[in-house]
Amino acid sequence: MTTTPDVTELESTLLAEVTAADSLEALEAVRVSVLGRKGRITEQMKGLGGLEGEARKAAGQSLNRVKDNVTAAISAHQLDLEAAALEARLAGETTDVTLPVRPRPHGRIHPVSQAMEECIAIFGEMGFAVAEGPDIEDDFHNFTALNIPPEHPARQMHDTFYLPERDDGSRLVLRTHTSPVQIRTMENSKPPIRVIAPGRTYRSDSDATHTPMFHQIEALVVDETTHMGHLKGCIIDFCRAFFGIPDLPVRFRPSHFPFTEPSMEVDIGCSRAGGELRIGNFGDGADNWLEIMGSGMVHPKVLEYGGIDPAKYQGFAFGMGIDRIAMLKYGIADLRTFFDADLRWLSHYGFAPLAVPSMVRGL
Ligand code: 2NM
Repeated sequence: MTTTPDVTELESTLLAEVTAADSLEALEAVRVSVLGRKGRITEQMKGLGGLEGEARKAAGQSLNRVKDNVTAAISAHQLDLEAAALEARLAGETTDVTLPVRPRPHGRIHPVSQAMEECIAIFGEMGFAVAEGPDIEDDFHNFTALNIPPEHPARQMHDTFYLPERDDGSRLVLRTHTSPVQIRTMENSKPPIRVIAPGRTYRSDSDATHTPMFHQIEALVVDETTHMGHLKGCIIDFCRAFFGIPDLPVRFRPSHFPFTEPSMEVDIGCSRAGGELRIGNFGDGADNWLEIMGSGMVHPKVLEYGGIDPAKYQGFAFGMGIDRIAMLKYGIADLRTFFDADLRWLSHYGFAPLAVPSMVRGL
């Protein structure tokens, strides 16, 4: 017959072991040695089989109480050890929030992109939509539909980049202006039309004032009663908004383009006093002028090519080089530096991303 275990002594021994465990690993070892399959309480439980009746019941109850108390002590001590471990980890991982931030390089907006966004914002406010088209165009959209027939000198003047001949003998081109986008807009929509076409254009020309790839923005308005007054008002408003000069003198000079009739070149007033070019009205009668764009009433044949009835509708159009107006506005002397991809140049002439109107600043 097995003797009744001295549970009081067992309990105080086990509780002392639990308290002495100074790490989670040590505590786990104690738990296994007490409650595991071969643990001391487990072994005592097995021993109950040798007792009879009331003795077995009483011993079982005391053992269960010891088991509950030790289990509770292990859980409580485990929480203490875990809290201490977390404290130690946090103490070792403190962050000095007073340290200066590490410099992080960030990009700048290229002046061409900046000027393009400003143009789009100004025309957008006037009610223009942005239209886009392919950089690689067919002869019809780049030339024929713009009233530039084969053998027309403008085809040579444009210094066109031609792609290799196709099976049918035709050759695609890199668009020499964004006007083909206007033709595609006329083909695909009905008046009233109010679009601008900003984008890359290509001509085989390279010197101090020409790069083989450059940027244009063109505008097209077509409606039943569109007239020269609309053209002039629109262009004058745009020039004054873009250069930020409310009394900027704007002059229209007769010119010639195959796609408009009549055609005008547009000049803005400037001063060249002291050899420095400054845009604006300097009270000297504005005898200094700077050409910045071409314009005109869309030629009836161009409307017809675009699928619009010239007997019912008329329109105006104008176009300008974005690179050139960006140079003028931001005082950049050499066009070619635009495309050198020199990061030092860009960090000087580029714009901070938040310098453009944005939702971030609440418009
Ligand atoms: C210019 C000057 C004058 C122009 C004409 C057209 C179209 F497709 F509607 F006929 N788009 N752009 C135009 C007119 C462009 O750039 C110097």
